[in-house]
Amino acid sequence: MTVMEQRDAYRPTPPPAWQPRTDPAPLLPDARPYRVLGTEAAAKADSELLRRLYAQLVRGRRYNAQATALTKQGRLAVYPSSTGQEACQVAAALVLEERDWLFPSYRDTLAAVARGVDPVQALTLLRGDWHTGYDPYAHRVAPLCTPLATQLPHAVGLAHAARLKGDDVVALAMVGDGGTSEGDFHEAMNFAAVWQAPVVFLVQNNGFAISVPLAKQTAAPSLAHKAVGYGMPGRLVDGNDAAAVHEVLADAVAHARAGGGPTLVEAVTYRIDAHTNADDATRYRADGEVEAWRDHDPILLLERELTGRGLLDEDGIQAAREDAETLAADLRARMNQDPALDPMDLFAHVYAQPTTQLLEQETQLQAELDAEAAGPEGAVR
Ligand SMILES: Cc1ncc(C[n+]2csc(CCOP(=O)(O)OP(=O)(O)O)c2C)c(N)n1
Ligand SMILES: [Mg+2]
Repeated sequence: MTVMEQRDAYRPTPPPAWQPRTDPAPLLPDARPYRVLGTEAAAKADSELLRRLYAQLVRGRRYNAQATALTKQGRLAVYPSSTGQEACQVAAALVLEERDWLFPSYRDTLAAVARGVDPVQALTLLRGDWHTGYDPYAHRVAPLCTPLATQLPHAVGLAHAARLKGDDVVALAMVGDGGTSEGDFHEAMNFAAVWQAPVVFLVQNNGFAISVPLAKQTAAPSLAHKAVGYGMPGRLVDGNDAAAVHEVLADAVAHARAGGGPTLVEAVTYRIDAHTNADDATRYRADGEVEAWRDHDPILLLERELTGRGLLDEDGIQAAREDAETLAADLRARMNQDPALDPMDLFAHVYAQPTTQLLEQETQLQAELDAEAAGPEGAVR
């Protein structure tokens, strides 16, 4: 018997999205990105939450700088920095309950760290030692995903499965503006909306997919508008306004948890650094553009709000910086130790049932390693 044939297997049946929608208006995003900081809405924001967000933003900025420095010292192979995007990273991590799942892309190390993943283990993929240096189940953070948008169907599958089992779990999946042009994005959005899966899609629109600007990526009025075609709400938010991103994501998570189905959130932000340390961004964008975004920096915006309302003073700023320095010092010290690696680990955790080719390669590598260990006499010819 298939799951579909089981009595009461689906809650609720049939999925609500099967009813035709006649009015797309409630699904449409605002014309301009939603903002909280510096507006009247800020007075209603929870000041404790704002302080937590601030401390995490400062830590996040320092983490990005330290990880980038480690690439220059040869301790990290590659680092896609999220400098300038910390508000999205931190809000995504803080908005979830422990039982929820986060599905990050390669740029979202910081979100994983803010959710509790060990800062060194979060970098293992980018050092090249292991595909995932942390246990995804420990903090409910899926592996950082390098193939664009492939984390999205995974998130939908997990969320849909949780719903079938009756588990109260929401999945939040992160993707870039470029990732929205992928087939996997379409498939995930469509499946999630049809089945009303408890998923939140967070698109960090940082202006570029490596050197491709948004104008060459899409002809849509905004990326949030794409939601309407699938039958889910689209929300447009200022991605550098940590309070706004948190609020919009919290609404979307609550909506999903209550059985309302998925939401697509587009956070408009900017990638201050190059695509990775291996990229030279000066070849495709002007310095003036980067400088203009520095005036709309996520830390600056929140710091201005908090100090203006007397919720943060010089001592508080200093304490946040010292905490960030401690994080960076620990990261430096541990990343400067050579990792103990076993080449045979290459074959571990690839398939539950290894393929014949993989078994052959495993035997071959083991023979080569044995021969090397045996010295010149034992060399394989
Ligand atoms: C399926 C796939 N195609 C191409 C690539 C190569 N690639 C890596 S990052 C990237 C740009 C992605 O841009 P975006 O989705 O905007 O994310 P960002 O890097 O800006 O965070 C591309 C094309 C890839 N990793 N996976
Ligand atoms: Mg991008």
